[in-house]
Amino acid sequence: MVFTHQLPLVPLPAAVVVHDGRMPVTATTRVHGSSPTIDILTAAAARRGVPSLAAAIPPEGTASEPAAGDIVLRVDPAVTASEGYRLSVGAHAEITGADEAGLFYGLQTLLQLLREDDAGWSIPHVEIEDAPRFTHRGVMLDVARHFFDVAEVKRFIDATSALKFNRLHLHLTDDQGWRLHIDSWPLLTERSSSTSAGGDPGGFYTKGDYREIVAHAASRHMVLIPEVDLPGHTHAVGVAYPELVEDPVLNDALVAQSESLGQPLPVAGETYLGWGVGHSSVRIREERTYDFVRDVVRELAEMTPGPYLHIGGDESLGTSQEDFDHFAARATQIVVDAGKIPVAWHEMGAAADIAGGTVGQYWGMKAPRGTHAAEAAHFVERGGALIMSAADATYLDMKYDENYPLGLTWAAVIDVRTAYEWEPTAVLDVPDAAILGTEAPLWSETTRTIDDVEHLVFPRAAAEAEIAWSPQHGEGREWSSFRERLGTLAPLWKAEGTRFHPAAEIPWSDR
Ligand code: TNX
Repeated sequence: MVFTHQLPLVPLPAAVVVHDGRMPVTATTRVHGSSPTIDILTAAAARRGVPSLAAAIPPEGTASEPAAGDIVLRVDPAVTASEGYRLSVGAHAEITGADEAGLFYGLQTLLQLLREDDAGWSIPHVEIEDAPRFTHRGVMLDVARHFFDVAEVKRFIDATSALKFNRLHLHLTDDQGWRLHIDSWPLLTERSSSTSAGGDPGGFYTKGDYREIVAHAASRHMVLIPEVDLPGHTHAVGVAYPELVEDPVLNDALVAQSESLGQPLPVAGETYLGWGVGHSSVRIREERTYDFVRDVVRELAEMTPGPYLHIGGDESLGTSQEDFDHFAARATQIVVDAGKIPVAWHEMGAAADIAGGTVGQYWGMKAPRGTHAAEAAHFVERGGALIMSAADATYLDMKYDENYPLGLTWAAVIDVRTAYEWEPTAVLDVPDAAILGTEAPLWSETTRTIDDVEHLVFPRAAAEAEIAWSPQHGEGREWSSFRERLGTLAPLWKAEGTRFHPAAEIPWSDR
């Protein structure tokens, strides 16, 4: 007898019935259907070494009655909620997506169930009905502190979408670099993109590159959320256009941190290679600044099909509250005028006149400190909603343990269990309906390569995937089950070449 929670699945599906027996997948298995998801299935099967599934897809339009061992993919809006799917495996396997996204997620579930033992490849007999708990299931990649090229971002999309994440937030600009070409302000990438934190090589995306990332994300049902971080985190803007920024404001924490890390302090007009935050700002009382913001937002909105545009707002430590609030109101309105929903870090919630409908991203602690909870709640009062990125649970750039070579510790040391055991609706005093979902950010100060990134992201992103997708309660929705199920992802990650930290908390399996 196999129990639901013993199936090798992350995130845990909403409802599962397990039957005796397994369906063998062999060289005679045929795939029926006409979805683009078929190519994703056959390519993944090939990488896993599963007998070729590509060979015998019946031509479209021909009657294709599934034989035993076949896999049928279809879309039927009646099946369940948006992004949901039904997977039924008996004599043959059938995935019915509520939409193409649902079909894609059903396929990810099937790929996790598909396992090799001494008898060959097979899938257990199951009936699964599944749909996500939250509509917003995000990951963030900081390509500003260290730059990652198009191929690396695609690899990140593939690995995270396989866990049913559906939002990719790209942190495109920061003090250390500006990573997206803007036609109307060409010096941004010409002068401010060639390096990364610590003096590592930089880079930037052409508009063609950006569109390629958007399209690849869409093919994996991920909506891209681009972020241009303003008004702080803009030292790189001043390297290109000195007239747009204030002189660096050196706070005590920055000076102490720079000294202890042996990093340089920011110097006006010169490339910044340290990690310090909070020292930069655009000139808030000059109209030219808003010409700049409007141009950047317009060009970004034009090439972004998704509804969101993130305008930053974190850590403007040298800026007066009055100036900050003034900027927040104007910048969010500029995003609205460009036809997008503004997203902002929770600090912008302090502004009385933040544009109605702006989505806040909460990055305080699970137990909120200071004004963070009130700032976050203000987005909701203004008709917006919230994305939960509680830093001491979701921050993928925190160390797994004190001795882990990568990552930071300012928010917490986050082992896999800590990443798993938190509840996004229990942090703030707002209605549950105001929580769009969660997002797990990977800040890249310490990650010099995409392999470094993956070591911090996996396996903890799988914990955040389950928080965002699976029902809050139910059989198996607890750490003791999660750690067993998580262990079964190891062979899949190995087959895909996805690096992960083999955390000692997890019983990793071989196949
Ligand atoms: C805080 S979280 C930041 C980032 C840093 C990160 C490092 C947030 C909105 N701002 O600028 O990279 O901490 O963990």
